[in-house]
Amino acid sequence: MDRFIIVLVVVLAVIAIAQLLRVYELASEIKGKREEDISEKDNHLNANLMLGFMVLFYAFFFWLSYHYAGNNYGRGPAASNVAEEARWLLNINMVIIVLVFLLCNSLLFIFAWKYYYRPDRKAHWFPHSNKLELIWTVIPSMVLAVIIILGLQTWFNVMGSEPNSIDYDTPAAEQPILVEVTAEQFAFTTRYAGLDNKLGQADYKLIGGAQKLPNPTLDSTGNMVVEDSVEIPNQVGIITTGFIDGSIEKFKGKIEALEVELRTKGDYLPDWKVSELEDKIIRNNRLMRRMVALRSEMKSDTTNFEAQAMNDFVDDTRELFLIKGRDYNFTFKSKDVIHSAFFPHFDAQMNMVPGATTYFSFTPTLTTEEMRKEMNDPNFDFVLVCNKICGGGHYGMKRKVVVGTAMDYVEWLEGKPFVSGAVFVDDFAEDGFSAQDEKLQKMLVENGLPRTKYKLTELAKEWPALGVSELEIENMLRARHQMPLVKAKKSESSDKKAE
Ligand SMILES: [Cu+2]
Repeated sequence: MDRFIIVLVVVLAVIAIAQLLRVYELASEIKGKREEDISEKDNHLNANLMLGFMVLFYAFFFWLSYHYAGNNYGRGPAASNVAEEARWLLNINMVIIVLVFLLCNSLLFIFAWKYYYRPDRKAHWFPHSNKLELIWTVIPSMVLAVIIILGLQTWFNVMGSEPNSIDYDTPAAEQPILVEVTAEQFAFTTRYAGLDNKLGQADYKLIGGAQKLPNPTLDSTGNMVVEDSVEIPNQVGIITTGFIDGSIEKFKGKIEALEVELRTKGDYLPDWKVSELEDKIIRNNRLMRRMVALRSEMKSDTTNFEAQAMNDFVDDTRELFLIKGRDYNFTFKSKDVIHSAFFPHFDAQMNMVPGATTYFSFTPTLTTEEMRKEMNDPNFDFVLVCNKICGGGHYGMKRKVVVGTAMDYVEWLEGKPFVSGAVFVDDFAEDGFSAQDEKLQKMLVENGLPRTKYKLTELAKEWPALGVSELEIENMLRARHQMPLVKAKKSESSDKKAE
């Protein structure tokens, strides 16, 4: 009923307006005026309205800019070196654009106001001017050239260094840290380059496999026994002999199962099903042969990809940890469709393309804590989001990014397993690093096996790229367990530095 009344009111209003216009026209006709006659008064009114519109238009424009672009479109202060540069660049562009916008629109409206039609005035005939053409070609070109040159400088800062082009001769603590981000529907998996700051090689064919690693312990008599093995999944296709062996096993199993199916049911199955099974066997055989070839390549590998890969660590938790003030070289990959890694607060974004590797670098300049203060929001967190509509769960790819100090990172690393299965443990915790562990780790090294446990304090030496000292880690752990801080060692460590 309500709707009917609304429609009725609208229809009646339209009819009423039409009738009013008709009355106005008739009245004009009676006065002896023709419909197309426009008085000087009308023109003057329209000219003034033009000027009024300009003022309102500008007021609205500045209000919108203030309201929506304030606080960097809600992203807060620049949290990376790239963001600082990009925003400076954006501001320069905006200044130029707004100046031109004001100039052009002012001319447009002021001309309409000033030169409204008057019957006694004739327009000036002005067909062409080379001088004017030159001015409005050369000046914008020069401005454009400046914008492009400045933009290219920033672009090369972001994209200039390929992720693996690190100069390993520079002090480790000054080298960029390598992080690989792999996207899939619908998650990001990150891989950190680990102790040597070198990412091991990867091959998509190994994704989804696993490697079995021995899990050695000491028995009561102090002998090393390998009771069972730990299985480490391969989420991003890292190449190690263990993963290749796991993959070969997987293919062997698949082929065997297919052959059994073909042998036992082959007589009863339709022809198309039989040839499908045969195709599958051929395909799996081919993939397995590639794995075997890769395995033999690994044997003759002189760059030691295996060692580079074993100390990487893969993290599929919902957190990405970055150290404030350190350069990061990111590598991006995708397992399925095109995704896009977008760090809104760092002003960094890169497409993640299946079959290709993309990259960029940036340096976080504010920690999460500092940003929370700046934003006046105690719950603020940096994020990494996917910025390509990649499917139904696209929104769910969002990941928290934490920026902290190198020491925060050390704490965060505790218990995270490396590709080799090794974990870092709190030296002073009860279940941390016992005398038993000490002995076992020594035996492992003697037998050429990968270690399974490291003390957190060993990080300082094992992972020079972190740029933290053993004393700092030890003091952090002592503070955690409320043990007195060590001061005696300080002189010793500074002596070392002096050397
Ligand atoms: Cu995505």
